[in-house]
Amino acid sequence: MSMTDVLAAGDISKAVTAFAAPESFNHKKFFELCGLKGKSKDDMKKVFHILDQDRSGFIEKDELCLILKGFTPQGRDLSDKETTILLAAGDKDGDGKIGVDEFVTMVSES
Ligand SMILES: [Ca+2]
Repeated sequence: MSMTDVLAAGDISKAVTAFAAPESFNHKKFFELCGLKGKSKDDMKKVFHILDQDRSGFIEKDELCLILKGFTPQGRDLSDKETTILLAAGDKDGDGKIGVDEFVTMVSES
């Protein structure tokens, strides 16, 4: 399973390029631009499992920092600040990591 099984390579590239500048990441716009927002829950879950690199069942902070790289190797790392903001947006139960349902909610409401 890779990102391009779920999303169009051109949309991924467009979304990652849009936030190439440091500290510019906006997850709402990102999920919209890459086309994930309009996908089914199943597709969102597929993307979650790709981003959960250690297969722990959660996207932890160190994986969130690499979220753009999870979409394409050309993606940059998020800064500490961007990662913290993203974690706060997705971590509804406050356990410091994002579960699959939290991820689906974050993408859907974005
Ligand atoms: Ca994980």
